Amino acid sequence: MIVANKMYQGKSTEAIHAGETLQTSPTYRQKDQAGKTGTPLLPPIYQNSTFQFHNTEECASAFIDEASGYVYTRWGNPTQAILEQKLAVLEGGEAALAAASGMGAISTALLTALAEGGHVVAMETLYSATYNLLNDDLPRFGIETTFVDATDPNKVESAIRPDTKVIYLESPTNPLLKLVDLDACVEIAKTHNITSIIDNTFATPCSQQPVTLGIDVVLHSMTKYLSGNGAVIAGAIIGKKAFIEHAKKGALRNFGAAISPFNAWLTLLGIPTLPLRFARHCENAMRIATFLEAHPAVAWVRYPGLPSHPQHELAKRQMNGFGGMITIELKDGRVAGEKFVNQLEICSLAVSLGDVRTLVCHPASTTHSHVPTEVRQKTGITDGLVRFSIGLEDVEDIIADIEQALNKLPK
Ligand code: LCS
Repeated sequence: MIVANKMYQGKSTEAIHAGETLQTSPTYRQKDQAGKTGTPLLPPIYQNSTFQFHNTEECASAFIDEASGYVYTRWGNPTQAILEQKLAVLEGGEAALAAASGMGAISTALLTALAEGGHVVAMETLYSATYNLLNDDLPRFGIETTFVDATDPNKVESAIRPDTKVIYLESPTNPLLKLVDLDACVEIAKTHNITSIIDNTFATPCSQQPVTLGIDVVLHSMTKYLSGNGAVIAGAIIGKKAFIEHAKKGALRNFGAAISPFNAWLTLLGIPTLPLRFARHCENAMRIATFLEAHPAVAWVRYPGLPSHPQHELAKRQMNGFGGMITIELKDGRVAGEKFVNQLEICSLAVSLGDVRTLVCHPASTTHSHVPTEVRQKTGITDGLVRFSIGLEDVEDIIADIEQALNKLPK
């Protein structure tokens, strides 16, 4: 198995082979009703909610020692387990947990790390549902969050209180692509004995493996790059074995954000091509960001790979590939944003990201249209802001589509 074999450590080899031991195990190779055996090359799907026991002793021992057998799919399932082993290897963590959605993973991780009265220091610009969870829902359980500009590690440290239990980060952030200095935040968290958590959805383990730098808990919306197929909603937590066990037996089981075997299996079909896809996302995004920066209708471009990104040096130091997300501001504000996305032909107007298709959204007229203008401006969601999730189409075709749409904007 790849975890134990230090000879094979390439990302693609890991993405393809890690965790896939079940198929070759002697128990799996038992004969079928016709007396035949056969070893499936792909991870099998266990599409069942419960598991049967041959007698009460076997059932009782599965309850006492869960490692001895599966009981119920909300507690665990062999297809989920293969996915979890693969995720742990990819992120360089001790263990992993697959969840029903990115938000399922985020809430499970926070409910595991926090207790009543706990305090969180969080990055001020986060994925909107994460912000809402910290700002609206957790306060009802006596958990407060102080939001800071975590691009400055001093601001993270200054916000720490005696009751701070978690430092919560995203890097790059959604949608403004701000970065956090992971080494600096690890040092702060360790000095103050606080659990550090990062949402690594935008970077993927191909670009950065925060656990290997000392971050305690890594989260993913696997809906995005990890599955890559735009077919599932799924999430993941990677961290120390004790934290993952605690999450599995507590918040995951009791709040119920378990992944379905089918979605775990679809994600398992996506991960083997992640390194290949991610390299192409990065290559296409770099070409497109450079094109956008030179276009007269564009006020500014944020892409960690561009020298104009305020944290480009940090990006070079801590990222191995700058990702597929680009955010721009159009000169003519809201009207330009709406008109631009309406003119696109290959690129799709859609939320979500990390798909093989190029997805584009204009938050001011869509996802954030209900947010008052002053509030949007304060959080950086300006009127002409357009977010691209660059896909895997031929880059010349994506550029041609963006160019024809930009050229229709008023000069
Ligand atoms: N974390 C990040 C960074 C995200 O971008 C999202 C979803 C989530 C967590 C939540 O994951 P989910 O529960 O949807 O699997 N981001 C979305 C976005 O930017 N547009 O639509 C969803």
